[in-house]
Amino acid sequence: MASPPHERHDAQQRMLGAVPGQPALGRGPTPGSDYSRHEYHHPAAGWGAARSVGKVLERAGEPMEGFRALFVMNQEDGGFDCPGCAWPDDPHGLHLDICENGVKHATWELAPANADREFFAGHTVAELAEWSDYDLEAVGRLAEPMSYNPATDKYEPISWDDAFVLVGGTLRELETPDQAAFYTSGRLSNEATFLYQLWVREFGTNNLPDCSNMCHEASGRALTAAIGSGKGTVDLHDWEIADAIWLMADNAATNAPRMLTWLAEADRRGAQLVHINPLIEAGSRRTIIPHEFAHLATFHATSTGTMNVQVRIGGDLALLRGVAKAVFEAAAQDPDVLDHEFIAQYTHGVDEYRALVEATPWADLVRDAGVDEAGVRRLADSYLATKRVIIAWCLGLTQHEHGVDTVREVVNLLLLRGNLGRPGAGPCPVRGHSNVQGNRTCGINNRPDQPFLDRLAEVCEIDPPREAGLGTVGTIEAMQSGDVKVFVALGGNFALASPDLPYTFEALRKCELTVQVSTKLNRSHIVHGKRALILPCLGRTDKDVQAGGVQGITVEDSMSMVHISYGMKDPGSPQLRSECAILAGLAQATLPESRTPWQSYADDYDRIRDTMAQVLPGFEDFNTRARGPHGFRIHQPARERDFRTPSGRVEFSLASLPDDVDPGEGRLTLATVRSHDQFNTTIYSNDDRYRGLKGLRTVVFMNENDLRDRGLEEFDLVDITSFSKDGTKRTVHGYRAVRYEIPPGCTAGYMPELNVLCGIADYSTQSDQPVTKHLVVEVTRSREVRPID
Ligand SMILES: Nc1nc2c(c(=O)[nH]1)N[C@H]1C(S)=C(S)[C@@H](COP(=O)(O)OP(=O)(O)OC[C@H]3O[C@@H](n4cnc5c(=O)[nH]c(N)nc54)[C@H](O)[C@@H]3O)O[C@H]1N2
Ligand SMILES: Nc1nc2c(c(=O)[nH]1)N[C@H]1C(S)=C(S)[C@@H](COP(=O)(O)OP(=O)(O)OC[C@H]3O[C@@H](n4cnc5c(=O)[nH]c(N)nc54)[C@H](O)[C@@H]3O)O[C@H]1N2
Ligand SMILES: [Mo]
Repeated sequence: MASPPHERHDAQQRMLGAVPGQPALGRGPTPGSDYSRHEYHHPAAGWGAARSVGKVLERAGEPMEGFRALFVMNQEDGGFDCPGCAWPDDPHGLHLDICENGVKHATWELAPANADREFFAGHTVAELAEWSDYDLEAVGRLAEPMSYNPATDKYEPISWDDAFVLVGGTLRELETPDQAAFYTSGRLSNEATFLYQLWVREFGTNNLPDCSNMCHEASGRALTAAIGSGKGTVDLHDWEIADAIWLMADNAATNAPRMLTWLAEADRRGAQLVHINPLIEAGSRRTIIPHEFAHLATFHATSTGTMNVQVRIGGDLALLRGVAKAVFEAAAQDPDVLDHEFIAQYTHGVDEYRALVEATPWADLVRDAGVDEAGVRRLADSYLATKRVIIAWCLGLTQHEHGVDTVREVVNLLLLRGNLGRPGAGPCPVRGHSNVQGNRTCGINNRPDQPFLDRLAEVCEIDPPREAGLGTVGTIEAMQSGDVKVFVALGGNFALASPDLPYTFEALRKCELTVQVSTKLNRSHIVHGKRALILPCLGRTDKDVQAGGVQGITVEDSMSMVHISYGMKDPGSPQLRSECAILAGLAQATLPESRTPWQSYADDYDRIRDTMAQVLPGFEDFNTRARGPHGFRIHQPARERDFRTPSGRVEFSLASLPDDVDPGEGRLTLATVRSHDQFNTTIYSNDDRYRGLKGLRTVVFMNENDLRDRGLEEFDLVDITSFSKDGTKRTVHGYRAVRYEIPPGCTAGYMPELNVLCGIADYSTQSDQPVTKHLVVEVTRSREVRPID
């Protein structure tokens, strides 16, 4: 429900934390005064999870659909792939492989199509701008194509054909195709992805920014440089037989809850589970295995952690190098500690790496890591005591200036003991969106490689542009400077997921045309160009029927498994179109001379897959293999120790230690994270159950000493000022300080609210990723708190 009008006054500004002296508003439901925090002592995924699922289903108003959805989600024989995270399905097919948050994401999509013409006729965009992001999405699914009318400040219905003509005509009028940018969020199917990039490249640009530019770009670049391919090398079978699993920088209980099953089972067989994180997250202690509902009744919890290492924010590279130093020291006593055969046969640069590690003093490593020498050595002892080690990681490693260097240090450490390309061992990036890895595989990349473009040119008979296009940050800058005039987004919520919100908002508003292909109303529809379209599409759960019959789409999970997914719900409005159908319409209107069989592709996705099979390595016989039980695994050469780097070997890297330990006098380092009740910019509630926080999102988690130094008590109102690389400052007013077990000097708070603090210049020079886990801030008591009317 939308909040009453009197509470919405200035809400837009207060959501940006831009009103001094007033509590900021989060992007969830309008907060009340009943916020609280307590220590969470229960296992992850227990009764709290069950209750939370119940509430979501109740609110969705379609409980039966919700329950039915559970039973077909992630099953091998039909059903749809969970639209939540990218954790792989259980290959044994034994479990009803679902989790609390997967249920939330699927149910969210099952909402009725209430964002229809009546709804839009009743509200100006200026009015909707005052609604919280929660309220915008709570309207329901989008029902029909809408076009913005500046005269009325309202979205009005437009036919699909007119919408296509508007986009096609506007694109063709541009001086160059590079004046348009085409964003992707990681929920797109492989088939839609492939059509999207084909349209964009046939049109003539590589301006394909995507959510990966803000997510795992650093992992892709690091792994490509080190092992010759941008993906991890392990699969779930490896998880089943590893002696040690290190989980770095990932809040698994919230963001990949099905992983808990695998952690718990690893614990049962005695594997070492190491959690490296400035926060001790819920999944690092105990869990009730998400699918074992019987355990709910008996409160049977399983351990999911043997060691927690509370690293400083940004201290991972130093920590890993400290472990490497201890390994080399041990090797001086016992040469067998190193896997000499592997190192000699498959790697390049070990002598230089050893020299660098030996030359780095313990004092520097300890200071940078924020973990004492004994702690680093304990971790090293564990590493030396285990034969098969997987190191998995997520955003706490990538969203830093040194993200690429840190991921390469993960590989360095694995190499020393041959933990790569053999069973039970290897690097394992934990991806975010359910198909973000597939999107990259199928061509969404603003820096495409030349062999891919060569095959695309040959098979699809187009002449794709060869020079790199704009990523996310580059696109925002180009919209600001007027170099990009048309912005198209296939999914996602670019306006809110991006850094420097006011600057990004301004950039979007300068565009001649913004086009959003979406399932639900969000901020990116409210912050729009001079002309704007909302094109509503089918989601993963919706039944997709085209001229050629019922269609399935494919997705690729974190471990390179590709499988087919079928929606099961009748679309909530007859006006919804599939992403493939929308893309075919847009492409035909943009490229009237095109010889690409757009309509034929949209009629039957088997035809898209047949073309993809010719363009994409590893996709041979795609149609047959995708339909097999559990689909197929894309060949990953590095898994077989076939390293496609220029030297043909895995490359050790020789990064210097980051020089970001000291943020400056009185300053702190801030990491932005997700709460348990959100999926990126979609907020389900103001609670963060596992962190014990209820009713509030506008918070900053601080160490007790840092609170005391500032004379702050829990829940005091504070202003947070960030210091950008380019010397500019940004402030959010009216947040609340929350005491938390986090290393001194480190703080955390929620995205997307705190995206205001990430300046446009605050991106990594290694990956172009916004450094949203490493903002330099000052926290001060809010001045002059006025009561709200
Ligand atoms: N329910 C739910 N599931 C999701 C999402 C969601 O929003 N909700 N989002 C999806 C997406 S797109 C993604 S990319 C993933 C994100 O999954 P995560 O990477 O788990 O997401 P974040 O909440 O950003 O949390 C990052 C973790 O890194 C830790 N961290 C922060 N800084 C550092 C550091 O310097 N070093 C170390 N070692 N750790 C650090 C934080 O304490 C936190 O535990 O989840 C996916 N799954
Ligand atoms: N400060 C900070 N900023 C961050 C991050 C962070 O950790 N800190 N994380 C970054 C990361 S990892 C990511 S991945 C990005 C996320 O950025 P995005 O992927 O752009 O954002 P989402 O919130 O996932 O997008 C939600 C919207 O997607 C649309 N949608 C949902 N399902 C579908 C579908 O099936 N098809 C279509 N066409 N649309 C659909 C709905 O309209 C919904 O409102 O945010 C990044 N921003
Ligand atoms: Mo992500």
